[in-house]
Amino acid sequence: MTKNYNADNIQVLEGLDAVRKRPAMYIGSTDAYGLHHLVYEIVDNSIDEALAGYCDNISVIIHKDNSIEVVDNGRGIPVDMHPVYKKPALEIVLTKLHAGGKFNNDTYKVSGGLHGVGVSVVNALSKKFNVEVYRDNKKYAQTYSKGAPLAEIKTGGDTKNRGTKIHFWPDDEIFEVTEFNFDTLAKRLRELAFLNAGIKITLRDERNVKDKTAKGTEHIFQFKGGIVSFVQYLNENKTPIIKKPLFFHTTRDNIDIEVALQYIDTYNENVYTYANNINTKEGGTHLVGFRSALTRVLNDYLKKGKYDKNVTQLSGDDVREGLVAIISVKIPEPQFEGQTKMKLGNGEVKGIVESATHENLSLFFDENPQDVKKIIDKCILGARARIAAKKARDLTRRKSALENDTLPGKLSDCSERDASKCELYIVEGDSAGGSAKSGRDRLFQAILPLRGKILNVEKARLDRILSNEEIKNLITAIGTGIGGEEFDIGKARYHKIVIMTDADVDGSHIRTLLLTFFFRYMPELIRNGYIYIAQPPLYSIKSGKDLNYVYTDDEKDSLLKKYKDQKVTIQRYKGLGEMNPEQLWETTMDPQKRTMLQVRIDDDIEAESVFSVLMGDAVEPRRKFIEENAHNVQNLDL
Ligand code: 0RA
Repeated sequence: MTKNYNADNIQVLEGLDAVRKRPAMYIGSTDAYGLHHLVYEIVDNSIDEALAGYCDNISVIIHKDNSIEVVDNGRGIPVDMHPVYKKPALEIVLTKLHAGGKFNNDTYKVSGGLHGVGVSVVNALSKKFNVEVYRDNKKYAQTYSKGAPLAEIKTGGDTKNRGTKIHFWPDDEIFEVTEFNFDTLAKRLRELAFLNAGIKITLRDERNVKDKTAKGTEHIFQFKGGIVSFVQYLNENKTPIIKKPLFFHTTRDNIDIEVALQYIDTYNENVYTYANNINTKEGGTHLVGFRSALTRVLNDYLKKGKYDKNVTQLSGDDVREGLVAIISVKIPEPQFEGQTKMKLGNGEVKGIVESATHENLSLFFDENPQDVKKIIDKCILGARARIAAKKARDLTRRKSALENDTLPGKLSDCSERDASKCELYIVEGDSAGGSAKSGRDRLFQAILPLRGKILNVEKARLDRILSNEEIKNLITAIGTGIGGEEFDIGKARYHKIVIMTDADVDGSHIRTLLLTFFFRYMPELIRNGYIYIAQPPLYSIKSGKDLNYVYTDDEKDSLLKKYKDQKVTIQRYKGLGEMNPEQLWETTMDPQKRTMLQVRIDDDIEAESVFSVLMGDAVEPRRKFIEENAHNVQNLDL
């Protein structure tokens, strides 16, 4: 079923003026996110060529001047004349929005995904855009600026190559930043190489190359194992309970399904889902189908085998403990829904993924009885813990009912009842708690002091976590409940939850413990932007009547330069307790003056890895991580 693509196939929809007027409508934003999206937009087109079976080599170069070159060995953008427009197809593809012979649904496409707007958008937002096409043994070249061609297509000499080369310079009148980040591009290209087994994607950075003969930094991403390699990459520092990830790949009703999964010896679930290479962070029908099949298959085997008589049924949560999986579907017309358009909506996908998963897992389990046993034994541990946790939770609930639903005694609540105006300060230690309590504005600020360190949730199951006094207080104070279905963001009693710890090693440890807890058990609080980190000053510097609070060492140094030759008194605050209530209010809690860091998760895979490395069992990766990151703990991004 090969089709010849030429100008006839290309539908033309819209001009480019709109793109330059409202760029964010097309690429999400004009900050670093939008800037990097330009690269993905081009690469997605190359990947489409690969999915159609015509391309296996893509190379991305960041040039010295922060321009980007993408070269692929696909079919090359068609160059023949369009019968209606009387223009070459290449020009139409590059100047009309959504032009591309890609609306016929014959092939899966990646372009057309999240922002999926086509190469023309990149052209429109570039101050310069050079394209070269190698097709039918000829070279073709054209140059554009801000979406408009500067000259006709030049037909050059002969070539044996086939493909497309695009070199573009993002327009600094449009973008707030024009500097590309190597790691950001590397992450996405690595992901694409995992998701499209075998394709070779090279990323080269030519900035900071002094010697002309030197090649710069280069990474080659190519994984023959595809998503199996992806799962192994995710589990690099973990302990799997079955040797090799389980894998299947099948096509049904024109839907391509790939699943790789493995179990590791911890309690979290780590599943990433994709539709047409786009990370569907909100899940969707493919995830629902997969989960339902996994639960069903494992329950089938539980009933068939000889296991704990007291565990008659595994819940979805039980079978997801320690599960690491990649689910990747490719479908002709993906529908993206949800708040952030990252949820797959196509209804037909659920049943198809469910039956494919059920069949393939059953097959594998029949052939590998030792592996099933290990998995089910682990699920049973999960089930027992769940039953114990339920008892603990019921007990807490019953107890709180008896106690008239009282909040923890240590909580000094605020009087405001509108949660969107309320703030909860989680404070290290009773003495700092005392200062915060006297210094706060009691109308809208609540204080919860924690005694010492909370439990490391990375190494404990829900039942133990729920029996920990400090954590119980935290959960009751926040009001949302905890864990999967019990959690309800609508019940949050505060929309700002501020972690306020000392500026020392203990303080940063407590902060990490709390962040791990929120990340694992209440991630919605982070995703909704409810979690903050207070920024207390490091020093006060006094000279005469001038009193300054400074928050960094650099700030201190520059201030001391200013006061050179004058008498200054420097006080270093090691703990919050060293500040009196007024100082604490003025420097750290007063909304008019304070600065706080809002906690965000930019990269799920990175965050998952940081928390498991920092808080998990393996010592060597942790030592390495701390060594490599010691110099920039200030901006330890999650
Ligand atoms: C329009 C039509 C076709 C290919 C392409 C565009 C194409 C675009 C880019 C961008 C970078 N590399 C590319 N390779 C091909 C013909 C095939 C089709 O429309 O499905």
